Amino acid sequence: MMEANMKLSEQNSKPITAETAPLSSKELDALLQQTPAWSLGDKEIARDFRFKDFREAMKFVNEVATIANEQDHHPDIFITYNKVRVAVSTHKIEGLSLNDFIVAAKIDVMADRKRHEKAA
Ligand code: H2B
Repeated sequence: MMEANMKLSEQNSKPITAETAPLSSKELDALLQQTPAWSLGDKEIARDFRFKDFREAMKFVNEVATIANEQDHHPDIFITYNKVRVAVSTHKIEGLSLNDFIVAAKIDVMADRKRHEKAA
């Protein structure tokens, strides 16, 4: 069951087993509404980020890695100079779980924070 009243970014990823039921399409819709910058792909959600240069892209990637290690849930990360594509899926169920959306929401919060730091 989802913790419907708790912000995704404030939840923590939980261990998944092969028996974990895949998300229903209703659950998927609700979760995608909370992560509108992410697009639903074939059994994954993904978001593209763009930075000033490679250095900034790598700083971001390192923060994604920190989130991934803290959550024990690791996105695929594709780096092309100043562009980073982050794709999240749950290997054990070969599809999407709540963990993917929790990690996506935490990345959103981190990326927003970085943008505001820059603007300040
Ligand atoms: N990351 C992702 N994206 N999917 C997983 O199923 C997954 C993971 N499983 N990171 C984790 C690690 C699992 O292998 C460990 C043992 O918890």
